[in-house]
Amino acid sequence: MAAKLQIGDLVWAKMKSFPAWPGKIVESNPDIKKPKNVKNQHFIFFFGSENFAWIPFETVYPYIGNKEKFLLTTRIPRGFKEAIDAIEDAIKNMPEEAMADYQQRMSRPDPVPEELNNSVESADSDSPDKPKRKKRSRESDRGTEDGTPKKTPRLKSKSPPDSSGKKVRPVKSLTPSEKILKRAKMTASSSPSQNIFSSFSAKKSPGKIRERKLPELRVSESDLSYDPSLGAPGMPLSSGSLASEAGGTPSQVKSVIPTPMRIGFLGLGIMGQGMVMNLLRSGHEVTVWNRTAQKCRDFVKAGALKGNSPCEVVQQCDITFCCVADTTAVKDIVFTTNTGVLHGITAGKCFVEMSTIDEETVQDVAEAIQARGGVYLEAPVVGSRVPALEGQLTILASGDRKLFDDCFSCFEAIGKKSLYLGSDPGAATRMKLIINMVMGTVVASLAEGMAMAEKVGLDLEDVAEVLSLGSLRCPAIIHKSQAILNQKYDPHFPLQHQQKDLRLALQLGDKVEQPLYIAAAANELYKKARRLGYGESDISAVFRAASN
Ligand code: NA7
Repeated sequence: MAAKLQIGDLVWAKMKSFPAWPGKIVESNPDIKKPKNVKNQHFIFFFGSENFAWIPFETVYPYIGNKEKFLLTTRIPRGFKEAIDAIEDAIKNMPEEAMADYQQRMSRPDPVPEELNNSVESADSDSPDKPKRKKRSRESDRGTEDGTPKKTPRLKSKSPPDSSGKKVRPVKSLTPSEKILKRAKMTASSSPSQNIFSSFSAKKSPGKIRERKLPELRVSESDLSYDPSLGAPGMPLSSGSLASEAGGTPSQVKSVIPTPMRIGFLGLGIMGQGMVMNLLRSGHEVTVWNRTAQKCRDFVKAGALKGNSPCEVVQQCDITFCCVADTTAVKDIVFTTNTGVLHGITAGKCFVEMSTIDEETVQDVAEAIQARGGVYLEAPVVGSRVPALEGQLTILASGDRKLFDDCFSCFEAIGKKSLYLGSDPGAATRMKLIINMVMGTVVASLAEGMAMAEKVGLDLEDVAEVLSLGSLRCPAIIHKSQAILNQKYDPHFPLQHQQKDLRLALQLGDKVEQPLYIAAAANELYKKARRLGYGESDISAVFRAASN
């Protein structure tokens, strides 16, 4: 992309150890020493700091189209806001012809490598118990012989406090560049950083092909703890990247022919919300129920029907999905007298259990449903908040084959891949527990490594960088190390669910006498993190237990 940029273009230019900064490609200044490989570098004027520097092509991005990726919303360095204002002014004052040419060339922004994302720079903690870290003292403090924007990117300032002393995010209005981008791209896709209802149109009738644009692959600050198991928004779409398998480029579309069957959905937690959104978007008729009824409200506005109990949903629908917290929740929903799922099951009613629970409960539920003439499939999913929102889950299914086939359009809408693992209810659960056991141990090990690094005086930013350079460069390590670095633990995969899955995996190991030394140790760390109050935080908060 940077190669097609030219003099006069407005850009984000990223110097090592600095956040990407608004700039403009300008004619080189003879006073500033040229680097050796000048052919592959742009000479950049930095807004705000008004300095100049040679910046390699690969770290120069068009300004329009990449603002979401690089705009800092917290811990904004001094001068950054002024730089944004200056570049937005420059856009306003751009002659129409120049803008049209620029738009044409820039309307297809390249994905930005994760390590270049600006959120990487926001390493300070908001949490009171966060240990103070020494600041990086390398490139960022260098002089300006080569014209670096020395005054600006290293400086950190707090977000303005509101009257209660809490930090507030600045209210975002549409800037000129955003308006232009909107016009230029005309994308209707949603993204995890947007309100999940923002791209809903009125309820669609089933039976027609729905074309769905996949959301842009990108990382916003809130996605730093993105579930690593399923690819990463913003990761370069290089070969082997899980992201490329997951979603491809923003211009790709997913075609789903929604089943005319009536779909029920029980449970609007983190996972249920994303899945229901994608079912609705792809034109399915969905009836929802959630224990806390108010969570249904927005979905009803978006076209869903509302059931008053699990039983009522089952009675009104052909296939009912259930995705709730744990075994207790599933038992409550299925077996509660008069209002439970079982009460609504008659011959031919279909029930799909998506929660991650123990195998015994899976068997109990399956038998109870089948005993009433119902049809059972278990379909736990791999992935968390963002893949659920993006329709990029992996569905692991076992049980009734015909029901699996009947779920085709639903699985298409919510996932990138669905696997049928056999008729035995329990097979999918076993697979899911093993996958999550591996995930839990990997993240626990990362947490321990970073906790130790801190104790032996290493800079965690350096640790994260080194991890991202070697064979450990994978979405799990990259995203969770960034979450730890930035102390951002918003739940993408709640820690308490990870601990539950480890506990269930250990029980499964007991049954088959499989030693699970590492998983057992990791489980202890997650238990400690729960005791410290991080149960509802993201799994990356296991770092707090490791460093405590
Ligand atoms: P969340 O976001 O913790 O949401 C949990 C959901 O389960 C939410 O809808 C809860 O309803 C519901 N819940 C919890 N307990 C009960 C009981 N006793 N009865 C009925 N409903 C209940 O979980 P996720 O969406 O991240 O994960 C769901 C599953 O997928 C889980 O097994 C993961 O391991 C994988 P509420 O809104 O609190 O009333």
